[in-house]
Amino acid sequence: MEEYKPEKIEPKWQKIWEKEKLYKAIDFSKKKKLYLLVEFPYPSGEGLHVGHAFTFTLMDIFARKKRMEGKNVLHPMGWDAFGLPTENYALKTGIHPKVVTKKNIKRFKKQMKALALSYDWDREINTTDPDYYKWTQWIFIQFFKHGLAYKKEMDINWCPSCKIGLANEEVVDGKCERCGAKVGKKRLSQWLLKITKYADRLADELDLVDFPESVVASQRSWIGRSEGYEIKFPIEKREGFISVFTTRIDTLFGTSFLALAPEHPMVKELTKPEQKRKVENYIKEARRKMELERIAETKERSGVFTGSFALNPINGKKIPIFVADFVVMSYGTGAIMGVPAHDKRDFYFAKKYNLPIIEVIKPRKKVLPKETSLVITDKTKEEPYVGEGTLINSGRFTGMKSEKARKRIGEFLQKKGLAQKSVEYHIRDWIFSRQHYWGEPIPMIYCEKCGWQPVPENELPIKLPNVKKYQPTRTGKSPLAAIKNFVKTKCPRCGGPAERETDTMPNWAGSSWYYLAYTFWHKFKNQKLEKKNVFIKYKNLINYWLPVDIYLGGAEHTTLHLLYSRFWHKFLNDIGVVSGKEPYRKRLTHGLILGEDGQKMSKSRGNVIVPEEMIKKFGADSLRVYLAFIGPYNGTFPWSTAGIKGTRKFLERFYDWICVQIRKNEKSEKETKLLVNRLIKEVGEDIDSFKFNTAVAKFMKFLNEIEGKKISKKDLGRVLKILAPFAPHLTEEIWRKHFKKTSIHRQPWPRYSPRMIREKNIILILQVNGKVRDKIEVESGISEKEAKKLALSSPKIQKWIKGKQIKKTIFIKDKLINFVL
Ligand code: ANZ
Ligand code: ZN
Repeated sequence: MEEYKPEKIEPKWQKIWEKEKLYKAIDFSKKKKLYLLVEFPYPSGEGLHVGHAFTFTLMDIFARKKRMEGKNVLHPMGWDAFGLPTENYALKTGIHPKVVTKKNIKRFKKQMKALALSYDWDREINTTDPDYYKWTQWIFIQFFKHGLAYKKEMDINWCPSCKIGLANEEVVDGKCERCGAKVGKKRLSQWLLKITKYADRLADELDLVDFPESVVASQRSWIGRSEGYEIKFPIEKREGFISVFTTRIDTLFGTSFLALAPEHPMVKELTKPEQKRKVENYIKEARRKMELERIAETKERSGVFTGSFALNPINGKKIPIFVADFVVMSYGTGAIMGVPAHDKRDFYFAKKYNLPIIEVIKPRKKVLPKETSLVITDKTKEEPYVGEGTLINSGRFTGMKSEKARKRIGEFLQKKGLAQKSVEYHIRDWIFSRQHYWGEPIPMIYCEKCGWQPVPENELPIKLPNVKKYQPTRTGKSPLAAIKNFVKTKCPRCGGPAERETDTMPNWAGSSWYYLAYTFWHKFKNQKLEKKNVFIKYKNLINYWLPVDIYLGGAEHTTLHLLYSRFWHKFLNDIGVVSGKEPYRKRLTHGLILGEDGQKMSKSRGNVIVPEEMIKKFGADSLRVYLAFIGPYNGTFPWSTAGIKGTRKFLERFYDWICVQIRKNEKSEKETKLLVNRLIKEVGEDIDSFKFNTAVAKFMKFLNEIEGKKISKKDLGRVLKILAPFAPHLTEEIWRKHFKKTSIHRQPWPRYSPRMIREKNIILILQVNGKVRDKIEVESGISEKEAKKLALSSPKIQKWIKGKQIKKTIFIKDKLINFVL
């Protein structure tokens, strides 16, 4: 008897499949298109991680089934290859990042092929390929031409260890997302992209897509749209106002101080001579702290009195003006009204500086105290009430509910010109400059006379020059700044001497449009010198394939990559490059695989599982089936070597069973037909709903139940086909030997007979006028006529319809019958 030898059959079939171009996506095919995307990996030196193997395998199973169902599947792969690890490796070894990247990609690709991932490799992209980043640069120029890329001198988050500027998104708890070092500030001139201009659409158009709720929520919260008022507070004994932004104008009567950000332009003029030294020292200290640390909701609050007072526009009350570092300049107006009784930060601040805590909102459910005119300065209270409620101590607005009060107070002040509606966003413009080598050069030129000019499009790409040192300079400039003949150039406008930008783009650039590149890259590659604009030339291809139908990716990319690529897409839609508003129709977030010890896999823990080794030991099919079986796609599970041994055993048993049965060449018995049809139905449905684990469990159960039963060759073929997406090699081996010469992966997905799998009896609900009056057990699949006959013979039903006329009968097969009288 044949023995199951994956080490023999797997490489053999992989070669044949490659020759047969089994996984080619067909442009403009009449079949229905299905664009299935998984996040492309960063080709690190470590090679393919088991986490990659997990998510890639799951989407691959799905893609294989959909091809068999007759869909025109686009399932591409590529490399997100710019990035710090490669640059750091180059720093250490002196090997050029280009060389390292090439080597890493080769290894990744080999490992992916060994796992039989069914990608259309003709469309492979690499973000570090000048042919690719030419178009990343082109898109940047379009941003610039449309006024959405601009340069600004600013304090940026600065990682002293990576020596790199970081976007707010890359700072986690005040630490660098990459290396964990504490982030500081540095003043640099930076390129920014105006993502804020798209904030509303990025939030609103989430309604157009099918994303997990948690992803929608985190995108919305990252954008952070806040509706409120800008209120003008007159300054005491002089001209002018201080404007504050508040979402809680209903708490206006509770204001007991104003606070300005240390960077606020009015700080100087408001500071009285006797307070000058204190204020100046305070500002110096604040500058040292980072913004993120400043706005965190910790109890430590500090500030300094300016010596000046403002007047509450609603009642003329005198209130002190402070400078406080928890107020940031980049949000709202850079000034706040402090309401200690109803805001946590203001509460701690008031306690520290002994300011009145005036309650103006009562929780709705509690009974109002009788004496509402009294100003309560209850400093013993430990927590402010931050919710909404009913106004107290608020003049003629007392007794109103928060929502109504906001409207009324707003209108009242608006009439006097002291307030206006205002919408604020937490999202900031995207800092797009990096002072690093291994990224796309920003294609801009600076001329003393003409200012910033984009590189003419026919000069793209601006290739990364070779350098000897990859080290970012201490001044914060990119290593490109040290290459004289890179920097020196001519102004594209006046022809005079000019300098090139030496900043490069952030990691997120190349991945912001890669899903577009996959749609035409196979064409593009065949033309050595692409002169025409690819987005014009291949517009039809882009429109044929987009949107991505399912995008599977990690939770860590739900705010950044997803938001950025949606932003680019909307911009490209505005300038006519793409026709849809959203790039991804459906997003799924995958889970993680932990080490066998239940901890995150890491080299230092020594718990890393290498897919390549598992393939060597157990075979790719065993690994694939195991990864499908390990648990729901969005869960987190520890690796189990016993588990993969188990799936290997299962495949061996399956192989033996099927080989024996083929030789027997019997007829299927009735019970077999039931089992096979049910398996086809259930496995199909499970794959469709991404329940790969339960699908595998059903195969295992099936194998137990079928043991000893007669089965025809035809039914064996059907079972083989539905196992093919999971175990492509094993099934192909048997298929081509005993069934057909064309690949099993080109066969149509088998149909099942619903008649065969009918559960024998079901409970039919009997209703009269929509009310349940009885339940009876009937054979499943009975017709309306039969059901009616049975129902009418029920004494309970007879009781309800006696003497009345049945106007209508509603019948839902195998569920209910309802008589409308
Ligand atoms: C008075 C007030 C009373 C506030 C109250 C809240 C509760 P979101 O929802 O995040 O938009 N704020 C405004 N500008 C600020 C700045 N530059 N730095 C720090 N804080 C600022 O938050 C809006 C609230 O954040 C505003 O409403 C303001 O405090 C504060 F019971 O005004 B509020
Ligand atoms: Zn010029």
